[in-house]
Amino acid sequence: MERTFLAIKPDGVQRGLVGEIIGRFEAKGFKLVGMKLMTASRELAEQHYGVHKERPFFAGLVDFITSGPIVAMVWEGDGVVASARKMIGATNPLNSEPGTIRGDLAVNVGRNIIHGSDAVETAQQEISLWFKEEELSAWTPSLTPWIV
Ligand code: 3AN
Repeated sequence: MERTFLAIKPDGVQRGLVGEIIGRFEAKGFKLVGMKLMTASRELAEQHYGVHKERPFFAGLVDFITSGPIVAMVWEGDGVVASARKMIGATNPLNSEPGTIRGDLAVNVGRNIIHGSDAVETAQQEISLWFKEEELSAWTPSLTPWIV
């Protein structure tokens, strides 16, 4: 089953948007298989954003992403990588469609509240960068009624 790596960035956590963001992926029908609140080290952030290391915004991006706790998550489901990207919206929130997370909740490209892997292969790399195998739960929704 396809998996993606999503991270609610420090601005999303500080603005109290964790529940709102997680709720969108649950409501869509994707399955949460890993989640932790953590403050990323510079080393981890630099590896994660390695493709951007020559870009002028790289240092500021690493400063920002390591500035406070983020919610690192792994979500599972059919087509979850591309679908999560659609739900997140364009990188610059001013270009993100209303109805997307960034389109509804963000304004600034440097404070765009959530990261989502851009391809299946990138997702696999990011999941193994951020999570140990034993931190992921391959659970099946129970068919047993919760109230008996
Ligand atoms: P996305 O997060 O939509 O995949 P990327 O991978 O192009 O976008 O960029 C990674 C992160 O770098 C973005 N989420 C954003 O926080 C930051 N970023 C991208 N472009 C800029 C920019 N022009 N100025 C400041 N930060 C940027």
